[in-house]
Amino acid sequence: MSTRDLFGEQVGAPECEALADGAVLLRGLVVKEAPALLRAINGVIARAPFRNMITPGGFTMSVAMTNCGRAGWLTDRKGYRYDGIDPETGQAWPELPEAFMRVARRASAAAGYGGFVPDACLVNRYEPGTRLSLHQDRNERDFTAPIVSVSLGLPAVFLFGGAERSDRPRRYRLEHGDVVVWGGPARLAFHGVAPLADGEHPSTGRLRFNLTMRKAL
Ligand SMILES: O=C(O)CCC(=O)C(=O)O
Repeated sequence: MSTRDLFGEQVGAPECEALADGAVLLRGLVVKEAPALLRAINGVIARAPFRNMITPGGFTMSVAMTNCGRAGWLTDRKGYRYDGIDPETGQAWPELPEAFMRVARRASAAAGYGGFVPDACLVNRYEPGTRLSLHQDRNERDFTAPIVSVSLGLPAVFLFGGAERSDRPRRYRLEHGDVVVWGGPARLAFHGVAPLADGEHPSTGRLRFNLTMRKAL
C-alpha cells in the first residue's frame, strides 16, 4: 500500500486497486516520470498540435486531442478510425516518445499484461468543463493487448462500466501520476470522464492531460 507525501509524491509501493476483472488502477505509479512525460507531450504537440475533432454525427468534441506513434486515432464526418497520417499537417504522426514507452511497459507489467508494446498513443487535453462520454476503445485491430491510460495534472472523475453501455459505471478519482490499465475480460469496457472540475495544478495549471497507449495496428 502506498501513501502520498506533502508534495503528492508516491511513497512506497504503488497502490493497486481492481476496477473489474482485467482492469486495475495503479495510484501514483508515474508521479516521478510526470515531468518527463509533460516535456514529451510538448515535443509531440510542436509537430502535431491539439485539435478538437468532429464526431461522425457532427458534434465538436470538447476534449482536444492529438496522437503519436505509427497510427493516430481520428474522428470526422467519415467515422472513427486510425490513420498513419495526421490530416491537419499531412505528415506522419510524431514517434512515440521513449518516456511513454517506458511507462507503458512498467504499468502493463504491473497490471499483469507483460510484453505490451504500444504502437499508438492518443493524447487528450481537458479544460475545466470538458468531458468524454462513455465509449469503448474498439478501433484497434487487436483486442488481446491492453489499454494503458496515464493521468497528468488536474484530477478527474473516471467512469468505468461494463461491456454494455447500459451497465452502470463506477466513479474513480484519478490524480496526477495515476495509471489505469484494462485488458482481457475488461478490454471492451465502456468508460469515460465526467466534466472536469476547475482547479490549479502545480505542473499543468488549469489543465488535465491523459495519454492512452494502445496497440492499434
Ligand atoms: O482521459 C481519460 O482518463 C480517459 C481517456 C479515454 O477514455 C480514451 O482516450 O479513450
